[in-house]
Order: sequence, then C-alpha cells, then structure tokens
Amino acid sequence: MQRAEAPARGASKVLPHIATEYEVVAMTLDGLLMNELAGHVRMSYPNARDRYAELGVDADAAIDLALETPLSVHCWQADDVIGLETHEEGTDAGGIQATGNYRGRARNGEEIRADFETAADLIPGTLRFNLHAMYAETDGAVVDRDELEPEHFAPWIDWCEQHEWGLDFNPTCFAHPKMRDGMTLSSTDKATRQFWIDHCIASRRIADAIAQRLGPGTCNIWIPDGRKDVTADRMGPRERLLEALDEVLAEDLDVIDTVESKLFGIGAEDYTVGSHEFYLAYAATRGCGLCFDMGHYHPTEKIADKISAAIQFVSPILLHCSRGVRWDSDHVTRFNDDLRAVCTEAVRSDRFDDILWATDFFDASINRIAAWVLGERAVRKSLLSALLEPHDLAVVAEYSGVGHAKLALDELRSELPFGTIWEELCERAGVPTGIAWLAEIRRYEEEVLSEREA
Ligand code: RNT
Ligand code: ZN
Repeated sequence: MQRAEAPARGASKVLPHIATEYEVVAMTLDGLLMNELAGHVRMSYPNARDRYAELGVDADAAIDLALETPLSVHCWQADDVIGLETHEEGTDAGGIQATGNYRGRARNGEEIRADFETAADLIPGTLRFNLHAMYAETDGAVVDRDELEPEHFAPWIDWCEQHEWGLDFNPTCFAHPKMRDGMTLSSTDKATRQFWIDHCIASRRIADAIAQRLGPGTCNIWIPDGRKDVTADRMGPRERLLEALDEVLAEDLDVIDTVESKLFGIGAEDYTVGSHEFYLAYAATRGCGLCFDMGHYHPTEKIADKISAAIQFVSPILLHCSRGVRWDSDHVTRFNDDLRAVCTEAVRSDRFDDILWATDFFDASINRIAAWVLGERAVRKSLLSALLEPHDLAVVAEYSGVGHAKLALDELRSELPFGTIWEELCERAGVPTGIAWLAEIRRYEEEVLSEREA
C-alpha cells in the first residue's frame, strides 16, 4: 500500500503523530477517500445512472426511496444490552448476552445519546431510534418495570424530537429478578405472569405517549420463555401466553404492536413458547404486526422467503436485520446474500409500506459505534441494491419460460456499477463514502471512548 502524506484538504482528524500501523492506514484511507471519491462520484454517476436506465431502472428514484425509508436503530448496541436500571436485588442475566470487551462501553443515557449522534452522522438516510424499557432514566430511584411511566423516558423523547427521529419501544421481558424458571408471560405463577403483563401494558402506554409527541411507533414484544430439555408440557405455556397477550393488547392505543418469535435460546434449546407458528397465527387472528428476526430460525431457513407468505395475512411486518453466525449470534449486519435477499423480497412484494425496518445486533468485541455504522449502512446499501434490481425483466423471463435469461439477469446485477450509485446516495445524504467514516470513529475513540476507562 502506498503511504500518503496527511491530506491538506478534508484533513484527517486522526492523531497528528504516526504511532501505529492503524493510524497509518487510517490517514492513508482518510486522505484518499475523503479527497478523491467525491470527485469520482461526480464524474461517473451519470454514466452509472444511464446503465441502469437501459435496464428500465430509475437510479434517482431508487436513491430517493432508499434514503426516505425509515430505519430503526436499536439502542442496545451501545452498552451490550445492559440497560440503565437501578435494581434492589441482583439481576438475572437470563435471556440475552453480548460477548466482547472492547473499550468505551456507554455507561448512562447521556453517553448512549452522544455515541448515537456520532454514529448517525455517518449513516445515510432517515433514522428512528429503538428503545428498550430497561433504558428508563429514573434518577437513581427504584422503579420496577410494571410501574414505568412515559416520564421515565422523557430525555429520550426530547432528544428524538430535537433530532427529528421517530422512536420505537420494547418491553424488556428478560434480565430481571422476576423471571421465574426462565418464564415471564407464560409462567405458571400468577403473580409472576401478572407482573410481566403489567410491564407490557405499561410499555404500550409509554409507546402511546411517544406517539403523541413523535408519531406512532412500534411496540415489539419478545420473551425468552422456554425449556432446556425434554419439555413435558408444550400446551400449558402457550395457552397462558395467548391469554396474557390478549390482556396486554386489550387497550386501544396509538401503537404499532408486533410480536417476535424465536426458535431457541441459551437454556431454552428444546422449546420456545413464542415460536414462529404461534406468533404468525397470533398476529393473523389478532390483527397485530409480526416481527421477523433474521437470526431466529434454523440456520438454513431464510426469512426472505417468509415475507411474501406472511404478508398475505399480516401487516405490518417488522424486520429485525441481524446476522447469525452458526446460531443466533447477533453479529453486525453485513451486505451479504441473506440481507440482500430480504431486501429484494421486500421490494418485489410491492407491499413496501407494510414493511418496517429495524436492526438487532450487539457486538462488544469491536468499537460499538463502528458496529452501528457498519450495520446500518449495510441495511441501507442492501435496500438500495434491491431497489436497483431490473425486476420487471426477470419476471418477463420467468413467465416466458426462459429460465436461463432469468439466471443471466441475476448474474448481471453483480456486474452493474452499483458502487457508484451508493456513493451518490452517500453524497446526497452528506455522509462519508467508502470507509472514510473510520476517521471519525478513530477520533471519537481517542477523544471520548478512551476517557471512559478512567
Ligand atoms: C432476542 C430478540 C430481541 C432482542 C431485543 C433486545 O433474541 O432478537 O429482539 O434482541 O429485544
Ligand atoms: Zn430481534
């Protein structure tokens, strides 16, 4: 690699001295990308747009729609799903776990907000924020989850309003001493069950209060309830969950309710109460939304194929874009075949307005803000790629029985000048192209995250 001087224009914000290989790389890339890619975009975008136009694809319209589509960014990437609560008793870690120990984990609401503002400047397009109930800010007071009120989320709501971000919400039915034998809404113990029902009702009211200020958002219910081995009673927990959910959703509120299934969890390998079939049927019969998490199925089972099936019966569909590596590992989303297939199916479905986009990953082994930037950019990029598909041609080929032409068209997608259209999208959104955003991550890590260790 050529070692460049520190650039004069769009100067690197990385440290002025060169101490490590990392910094050399950061400065080189920063200089090359920030100074040169902008010019490159301006030169070649019209050619790229024409290439897509030849295939009947409007690149400008694709960029517009990709940028306008709201993407809901999960708060829990900032702090390894720890939350901000004050507990009287010890917390049961049950339910969810992040791995890794990279420096600079956010330790309070202000740090999460500052971190997200840094990430948001590097992510193109319309954003929402996605909050879990465990991120209540109660000024040190112990407020249990069944007693949460909108006021405990006032800093979040004000902050989103200020940034013009919508706000989504989730009851937190895990990591709490009142889980009993790994069960929440489906517990046999009436008091336990009632506690979690009350928590979910409180959460819906908070989501409703958010809607009054910021417009409607989702309230997504996921519970970890399940059993480790040779489950004897599969019926009982599901009967109780059904009844509990009906009680939770009884109140008519300005909330987009969704339910999220899962195949298994750690300690719940044999049986998960809220399985896919359970929630698909629940959403279809109750008229609520359904959440598909990309990591919640058998490893070879892909959610891309489920969209056109479920959407015949259910709306909206909330997508938790995630990346499982061998299991539901919640790795940072990438521009890979799985994500592209999900986006492609969502675009092809012609029901784009019934599909809501969110992310769900937590990686504590890399810079957490970079994880956000990587994951959210990957979703937006995959969406753009899907919107640029010469789909009409493929449909014609399919119905004409020319299967080989359909294959050839799909191959062609990888040969088109997609990168140039993506760069144009980034330019229009005022965010760095390529990997130039690494420079800002580096600066923030040096100036802010490193201080958190003190
Ligand atoms: C867990 C689910 C759920 C959570 C969040 C924190 O497997 O995916 O969506 O990740 O609610
Ligand atoms: Zn999820």
